Amino acid sequence: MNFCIVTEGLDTYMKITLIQLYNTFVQQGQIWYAKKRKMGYAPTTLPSLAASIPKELGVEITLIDEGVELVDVDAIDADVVGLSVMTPNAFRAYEMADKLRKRGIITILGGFHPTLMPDEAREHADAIVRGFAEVSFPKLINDIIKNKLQKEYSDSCAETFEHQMYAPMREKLKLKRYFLPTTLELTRGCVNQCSFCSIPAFCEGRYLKRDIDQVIEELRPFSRKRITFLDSSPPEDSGYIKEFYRKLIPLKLKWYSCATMKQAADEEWLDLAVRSGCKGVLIGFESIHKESVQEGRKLFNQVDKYAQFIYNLHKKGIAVLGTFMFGFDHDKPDIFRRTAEFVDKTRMDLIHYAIFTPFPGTPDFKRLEREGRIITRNWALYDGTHAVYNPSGMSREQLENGYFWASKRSHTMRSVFTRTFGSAAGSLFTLLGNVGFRQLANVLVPTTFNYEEYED
Ligand code: B12
Ligand code: SF4
Repeated sequence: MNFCIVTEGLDTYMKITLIQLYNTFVQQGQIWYAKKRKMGYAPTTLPSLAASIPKELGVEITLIDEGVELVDVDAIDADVVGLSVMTPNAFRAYEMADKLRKRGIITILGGFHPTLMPDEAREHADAIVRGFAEVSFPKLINDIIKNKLQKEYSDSCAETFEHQMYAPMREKLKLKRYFLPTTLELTRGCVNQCSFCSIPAFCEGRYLKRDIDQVIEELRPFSRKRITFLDSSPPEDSGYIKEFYRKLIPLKLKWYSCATMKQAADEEWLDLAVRSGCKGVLIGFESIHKESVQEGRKLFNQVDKYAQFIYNLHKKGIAVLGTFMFGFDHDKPDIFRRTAEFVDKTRMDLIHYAIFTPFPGTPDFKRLEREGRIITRNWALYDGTHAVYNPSGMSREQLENGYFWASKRSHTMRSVFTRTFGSAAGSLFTLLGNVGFRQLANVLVPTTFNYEEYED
């Protein structure tokens, strides 16, 4: 492949477009974009990649987040395109990559899916990048300039985070399209090994923590603003996270992040979280059924302590976004109603359900494949709204319909008001969040689904 670099004086001039694909709204038509849709929070994937490109190369960078804008592949004017690919977007990414390459545009695929399924991704790319890319992406760009592009790049997970000293280039996103435009990472990876999760495989079981003072400096300009931490499990090292919270207090931020049931018994964690500005946590409860949680190897999730933990967080003004999956082998058809009732009873502020999905590279994918239960490798269906395997406690149809019902049921106005006004942490912010999640449920649940029929 010939790459044409325009040389202006000493500067090498190259145009790079980085794209984050997002299937959900595209599948449902384009009405959302026409309404100038907004997303909850800004992604850090593209801004982090952009920041890793050495400034001295004088590269012109464009970022496109499909969550808030349409991607017109034919209109892309770039020398190099990088596509960030999660499993549900893989086929669309391959299609786009094939088109772009036909036009002579160097096309790079990176992210979770190319990392975990490199053989198929390689077929559609000039190069793939596996794992984190703060070290390998600048190397790749330099290789393009030298006309020595390799077929595959990969960072060691640890190496990357040590080098990630620059703040994400957030200003390259359409920041007005996000309710929470300031997002960042404190840690990467996870110490746990939940059998359904892609992160341990992607990060090779590592858990990396950024230098606290460096993060505080990055946050200082955002003093008194709302911040979202995108880490999967930031409080895994309790000494580290408490030191971070202590240093965060003077910045007077309002922040949102993930927490786990491990924090349920840690009063010092709760106290410091509140004092440093915590306003909401996302907790992966996964199931209200003890056996299902154990099946997912999330052994620290003690189901009998969920309600008390939620109550304790609410009392301190911290809202809870609970996430649950349906379709574990131990789940029976009553799981949907029981979960929706639990959510209302505990006044969970925000709620997101998904159908259990065995993502490639996870222990669950391997197990279900061994058992001959994976029914499709159509990755577009691996989006948490389709049953892509044969569940054991119900039929696939029951699983999908039960998920649709629960998504609708927990976003009826009755449920939204019960939860928002009944929660000690309820606020206009969580009410608006519910409006967003209700709209999302309306997009995800097919219009052919008859809620009333299942309500009986
Ligand atoms: C924020 C987030 C989102 C956001 C924004 C997505 C985004 N990245 O822009 C939203 C809410 C939109 C989202 C949606 C979904 N998400 Co999500 N999300 C995350 C989360 C929590 C953080 C991602 C992040 O920003 N990380 C920080 C950045 C810097 O890291 P990164 O994205 O990995 O990018 C680095 C490398 O991967 C690499 N890289 C990535 N892309 C590219 C591209 C190129 C060209 C190159 C060179 C390198 C490269 O370089 C980057 C810098 O090092 C991750 C979990 C996690 N902690 O990683 C899940 C995660 C990525 N999501 C996941 C899933 C499953 C989903 C959903 C399907 C969930 C659902 N059921 O609805 C949807 C998919 C949307 C769709 N239908 O298309 C899975 C992906 C699994 C997989 N095999 O693909 C993850 C890993 C969660 C998990 N535990 O399983 N998600
Ligand atoms: S589900 Fe959460 S706790 Fe479990 S491995 Fe994934 S990131 Fe870690």
